[in-house]
Amino acid sequence: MKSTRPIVFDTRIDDIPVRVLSELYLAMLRIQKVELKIDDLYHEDEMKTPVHLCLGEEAIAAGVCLNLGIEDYVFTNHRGHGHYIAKGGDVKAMVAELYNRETGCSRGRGGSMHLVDTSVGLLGSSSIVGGGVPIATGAALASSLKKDRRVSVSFFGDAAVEEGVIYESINFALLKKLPIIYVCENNLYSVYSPLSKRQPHNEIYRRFTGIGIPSYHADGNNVIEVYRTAKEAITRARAGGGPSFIECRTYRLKDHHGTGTGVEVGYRTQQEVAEWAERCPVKNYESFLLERKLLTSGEVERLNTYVNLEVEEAFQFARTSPFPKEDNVTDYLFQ
Ligand SMILES: Cc1ncc(C[n+]2csc(CCOP(=O)(O)OP(=O)(O)O)c2C)c(N)n1
Ligand SMILES: [Mg+2]
Repeated sequence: MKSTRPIVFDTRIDDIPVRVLSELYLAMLRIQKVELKIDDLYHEDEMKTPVHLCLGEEAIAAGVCLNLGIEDYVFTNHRGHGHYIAKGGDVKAMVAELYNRETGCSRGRGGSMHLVDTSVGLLGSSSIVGGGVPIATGAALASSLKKDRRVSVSFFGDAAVEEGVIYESINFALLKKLPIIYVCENNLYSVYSPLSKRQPHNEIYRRFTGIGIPSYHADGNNVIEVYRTAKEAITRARAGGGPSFIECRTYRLKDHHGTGTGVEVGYRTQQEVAEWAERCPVKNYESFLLERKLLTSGEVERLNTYVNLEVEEAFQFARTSPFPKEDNVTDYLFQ
C-alpha cells in the first residue's frame, strides 16, 4: 500500500474565492488539533468512549462540507469527528460528548460514534458499517418529496462497499434521482485488513460507474481536488440531477481505534505510515498557501493560535460540564 506520490495542487485556482481557500485550511486545522488533543488525553481514561481518529483524512471532511449549507444533511460513521466539525458543529459540544457530559451534542449518551446535531444538519452517525447509507438515502427522498433543495451527504469507509445495503440504496437513489452524494473515504484498511485482501479491484469508484451512478475519484489528501469534485456533484444534485459517488483515497495516520499507529499491532509498517505522514493534507496545503502567497506566515500563526485556544476552551468546557443525573440517565434512549 505504498504511496510516495506527492500531492499535486492545481495551480489554476482563480475560481475558488480566497475566503474559501482559507476556510478550507481553518476547517482542516480545527479537525487536526481536536484529534491531536484527544490523542494526547485519551490515556487518562476520562473519555469513556471508543475513539476512531481521522488524523490524515481531514481534507475529505473539509473539502466536501465546505460546499454545503447549514440546512444540508450529513450522515457519518464511526470515524465522524471531522465531518461534525467541518459541517459547522460545536467543538465544545463534540468534546463534551466524548467526556459523556450532559452538554454533549448527544447529551453525553452517545459518545464518539453517535454524534448527532440537528442544528447543523448532522442528522446521524452509525457505528454499523454501511448503516448510515440507507438512512441518508431516506433523508434525500424526504428532501426530494418536499422539494426543499437540500442535499444529503453520506460518508462511509472502504469496508462499507462490502455491504449489500449500499447497492440497494444507490439503486433507489438513481431510480428516484435523489439529491445525495455518497462519499467513500478509502483509507485502504478495514480495521486490520488491507483493501488488497478484501476486494478484487482497488479502484472502488469504477465499480459504481458500472451501476450507472456518476462516479468520481479524488486524491483524498488534496483538499482542493476534493472541494472541486464535491462542488460539481453537489451542484448537480441540488439542480435535480440526481446522486453521485465520490471515492477519496486517503490513509488514517492512527490505528483503527485508540491512539496507536497500528505498527505495534503488526498489520502495517512504520515506513508505510511515515510515507503517508509526508502526505499530511494539512501541512501540504499550508505550504501551498504560503508558496502562493494566499496566506502569510503571520496569518498561519494567528490561525494556529486561534484554533489552539478554541480547542483548549472546548476541553475545559467538557471537563467541567455535569454528567447526566442518575435519575435521568435513560432519557433520550430507546427502551
Ligand atoms: C455491519 C458491521 N460489521 C462489522 C463491524 C465491525 N467494524 C467496525 S469498524 C469496521 C471497519 C470499517 O472500515 P471502513 O468502513 O473502511 O472505515 P474506516 O474504519 O477505515 O474509516 C468494522 C469491520 C461493524 N461495526 N458493523
Ligand atoms: Mg477503511
